[in-house]
Amino acid sequence: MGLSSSKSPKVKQAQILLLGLDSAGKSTVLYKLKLAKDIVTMPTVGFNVEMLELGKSLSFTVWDVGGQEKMRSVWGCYCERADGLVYVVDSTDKQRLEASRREFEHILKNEHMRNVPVVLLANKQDKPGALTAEDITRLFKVKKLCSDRNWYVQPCCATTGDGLAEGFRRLTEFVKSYMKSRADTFAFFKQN
Ligand SMILES: Nc1nc2c(ncn2[C@@H]2O[C@H](COP(=O)(O)OP(=O)(O)O)[C@@H](O)[C@H]2O)c(=O)[nH]1
Ligand SMILES: [Mg+2]
Repeated sequence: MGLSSSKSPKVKQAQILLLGLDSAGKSTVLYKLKLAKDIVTMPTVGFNVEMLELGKSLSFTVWDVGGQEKMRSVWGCYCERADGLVYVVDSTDKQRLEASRREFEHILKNEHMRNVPVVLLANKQDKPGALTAEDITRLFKVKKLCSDRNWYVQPCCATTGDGLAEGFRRLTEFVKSYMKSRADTFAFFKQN
C-alpha cells in the first residue's frame, strides 16, 4: 500500500485512525490484515490505544471510542493528524448501534476531521441478523454526515477477512487523493 506525495520523491506516511466501540472488531481487523506484528498496545485504565507503523507509508492509531468521555480530549489530538478514518461497527450489536452512531457523528464533527475520507466497516456479516451495509448507511445517516468527503460503507467479516481487502483498497484510493489535494492547497498558499 504505497502512498506517495506528488511533490516529493519520499514516500509520505499516512496516519489512519481506526475507531469504533469496544468489541466492534478493530483488533481482529488489524490481525487479519497481518498488520499486527508491531502493534504497541497501551492498556491504561479507562482507555486502550494501539499504534502501528506499517513500513514507511502507513501508520495506524486505534482507539476504542465510547464510554470514555474523559479520553475524548486525548483522542481528539490524533484527529489533528488524521489522513483517513476507518470506523468499525458490529452490525449485530443493535443495542449499541445508536451509541456507535453518536460516536461516529461526534468524530466527524471534529474540526480537524473535515474532508478526511471515511471507510465504515459493517463488520460481523457472518452472524445471523447482521444489518447490511445499506442499513448502516441509512441508520448512520452517512450520506448527510459525509457530504464533504469521500466515503464508503464496506460489509465485512474480520474473522475470515471477507471484504477487508476491498475496504482498504478504497481507503488507499481516498487517502491518496486527500493527501494530494491537501498538498496542492498548501502549494497554492505558498505561491500566493
Ligand atoms: N463472528 C464474528 N466475530 C467477530 C468478527 N470480528 C470480530 N469478532 C469477535 O468480536 C470480539 C471483539 O473483537 P475485537 O477485535 O477484540 O474488538 P475491538 O475491541 O474493536 O478491538 C472478538 O471475540 C472477535 O473474535 C466477525 O467478523 N465475526
Ligand atoms: Mg481491540
